[in-house]
Amino acid sequence: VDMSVDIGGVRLPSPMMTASGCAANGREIHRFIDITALGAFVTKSVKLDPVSGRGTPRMAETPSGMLNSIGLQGPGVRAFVEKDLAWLHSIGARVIVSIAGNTASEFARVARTIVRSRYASAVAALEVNISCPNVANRGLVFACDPAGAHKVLTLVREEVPRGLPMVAKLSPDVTDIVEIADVVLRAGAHGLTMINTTLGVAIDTDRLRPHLVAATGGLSGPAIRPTAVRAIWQVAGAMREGRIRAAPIVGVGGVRHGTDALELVAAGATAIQVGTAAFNDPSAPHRVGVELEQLVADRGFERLADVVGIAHERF
Ligand code: RRO
Repeated sequence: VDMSVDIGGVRLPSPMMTASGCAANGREIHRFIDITALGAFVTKSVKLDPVSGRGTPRMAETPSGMLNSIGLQGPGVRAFVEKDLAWLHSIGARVIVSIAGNTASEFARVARTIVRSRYASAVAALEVNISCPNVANRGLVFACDPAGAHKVLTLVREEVPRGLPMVAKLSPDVTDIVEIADVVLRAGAHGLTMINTTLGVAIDTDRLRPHLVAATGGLSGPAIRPTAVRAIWQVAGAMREGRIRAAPIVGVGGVRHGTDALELVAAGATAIQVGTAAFNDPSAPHRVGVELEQLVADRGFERLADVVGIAHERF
């Protein structure tokens, strides 16, 4: 089966990626799996300056999935480039760098630092994370604000050279995800990643207090898969009907098995990220790819691309 995918003109040999934040910057998971064999390794979102993140505990397991309020913890873009991107470049990984910022111009400065770095040849795309749920007062969730989302993508686009795709990561916690998709595509995004985590709270019934110091956190794992499939379905549907410009969708949300990935592909995803599942099973991003290829072959297809969005077809 031809499993290769095209994201904004960049050809990847496999549709499988890590999900941002779930495999840090690659060193730990690379002890278990060869991350150079993935379609791409997606980094933890990086900001301009170092961030210590939210207070701990900032991760909680619930019967419905994992809740996190990491708060964009990270070393800042300069240290990221010199330590993490340098290492990813040295092993020959295809990297999608996830970028974040407090303001649109901060996003742009992070993008500029990466694309002008001496390791830029390792970067296959930028994933513009406008949907982190763990920002103080929720005022900076650009993905929930069409004007803010447009400005971030417009300023980042001015920094990215021709041939380097820019993919916007969207939140499920919006009234109309098709509207946000439309806005970021108009601003020049080459693709969309759907979805980020959905905001939740879990209460410790012994202490009768929230599990997380921040109280709210982003829910991930199998519980949000129908939400991801819904978001992909709505946006892919709008693309198929010509209501918004067509662009590749990177599907993410509760994928543990090949059948889960196939569900997202049939709804309209071109590529697949595996996040929470990799905490228990570091081989999950690889394994799901092998399972997906078998399922596609079993159904008589020769190319994964022929299955993308197939569930929308009339029967
Ligand atoms: O760091 C985080 O708290 C975080 C981010 Br940036 C994000 O995009 N999604 C998430 O669930 N957590």
